[in-house]
Amino acid sequence: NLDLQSELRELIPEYQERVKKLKTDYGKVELGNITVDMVLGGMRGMTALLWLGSAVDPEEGIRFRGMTIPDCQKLLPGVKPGGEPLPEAILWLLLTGKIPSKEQVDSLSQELQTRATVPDYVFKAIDALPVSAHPMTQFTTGVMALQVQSEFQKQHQSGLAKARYWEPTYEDSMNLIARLPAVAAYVYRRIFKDGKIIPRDESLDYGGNYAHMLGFDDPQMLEFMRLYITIHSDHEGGNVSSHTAHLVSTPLADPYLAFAAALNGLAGPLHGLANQEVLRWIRSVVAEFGTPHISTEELKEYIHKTLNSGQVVPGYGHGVLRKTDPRYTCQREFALKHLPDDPYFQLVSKLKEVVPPILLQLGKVKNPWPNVDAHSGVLLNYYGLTEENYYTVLFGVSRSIGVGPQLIWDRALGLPLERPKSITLEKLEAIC
Ligand code: CMX
Repeated sequence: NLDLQSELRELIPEYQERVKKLKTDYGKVELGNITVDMVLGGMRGMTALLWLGSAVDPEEGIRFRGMTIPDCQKLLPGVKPGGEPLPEAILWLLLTGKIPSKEQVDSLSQELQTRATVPDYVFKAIDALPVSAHPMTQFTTGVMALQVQSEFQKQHQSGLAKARYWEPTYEDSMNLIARLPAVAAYVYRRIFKDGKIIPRDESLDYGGNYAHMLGFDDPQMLEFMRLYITIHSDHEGGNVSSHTAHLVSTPLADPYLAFAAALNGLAGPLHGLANQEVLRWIRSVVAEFGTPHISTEELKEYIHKTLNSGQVVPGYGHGVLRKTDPRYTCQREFALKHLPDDPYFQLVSKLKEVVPPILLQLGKVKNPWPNVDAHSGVLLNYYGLTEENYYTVLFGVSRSIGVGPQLIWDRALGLPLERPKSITLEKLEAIC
């Protein structure tokens, strides 16, 4: 099939059968015990969600439908053979579990282009906010305005049968993914440039077009954007943004509503906003010493200063990972290939040596290693995207490619309303 929806339609009955079998034959199989630590500790380690697209192993990191990042770089089609994977390819993989051919990816590129037109009132809704509003606030406002065109909401109101819920969810998810770059680029141009929209280039792919609409046309930046979107798309189901999208969609809130909620969680400094915080922190180090060439002793001193003032070192640590994030590693490899002499990249490399031992000394940090956000900023900065307050918007656009497919599967598999049980402090004490 060249058409993604036809491909999916063929897969759905098989997946429905698999889930039905699990429910009827294995419903009482235990996946682990729930402890007091889990309830008080943000549900860490509690396996409680079904998520099809990807899984994070504490030691190894992300696998997208079983594929590591190097596998994706090797096997997913790029613009040219050997190029970075196209975001359309990871979207196809996440939704179907199959590696797409170049023809399938090109056809999906076309499909997204035909869906990409953004109604004018979306830009007007953003214009109603002061230019000083945070880029994530402006972006999410745009997403809420896109919701006006929700097919799911419309069809549900006209009495859509449950078995067909996934169809308008597919429409909404694909339209959302297709329209986000134009909305996100508008936010960037409005806040940091002349406010004029750069029209999309029909000859470009999804990631290339997003870079182009932001105002960047360096082929290397376009390649970085493709890789960036691919590695930020999905990180299993329990992270704040993905989990939020799933949760909010379960009472049948449409994909726009669910995704706007996800973005609001992504905008938290311990989650997606960390990429902004990292570059801000790096700039503050450089400002303190007047140069990016900083000695190890000086760096140590600055890290201690950050920790002593009660702040975290942004870009380090993780809720699941216990090793260096492979999303960090692949960005490092990209930098080694294309910008080895950049002083900010060299500073980031030095931090990887200096930060972990200090965090380990604290005795409480479970993972002292760098995560995805420790690296992305210096690459974007190198290519001229220097406005760090914008970085989380890039993460947001990318996350739609992981969340969209899961929302479609949520409806295809008829997953129910999410409603875990809470407990009072008194009850918890009584049980203990
Ligand atoms: N700097 C300082 N202290 C840190 C730390 C860091 N980078 N990472 C963890 N800690 C501290 C925690 O604040 C916590 O302290 P308290 O017990 O005093 O509250 C303690 O170590 C234990 O935390 P943990 O179990 O190791 O980590 P969590 O699973 O609770 O939190 C995370 C994970 C990412 C929120 C945390 O490591 C952090 O704040 N990192 C910095 C922010 C960051 O980079 N976030 C981005 C994550 C990736 C993403 O979602 O984009």
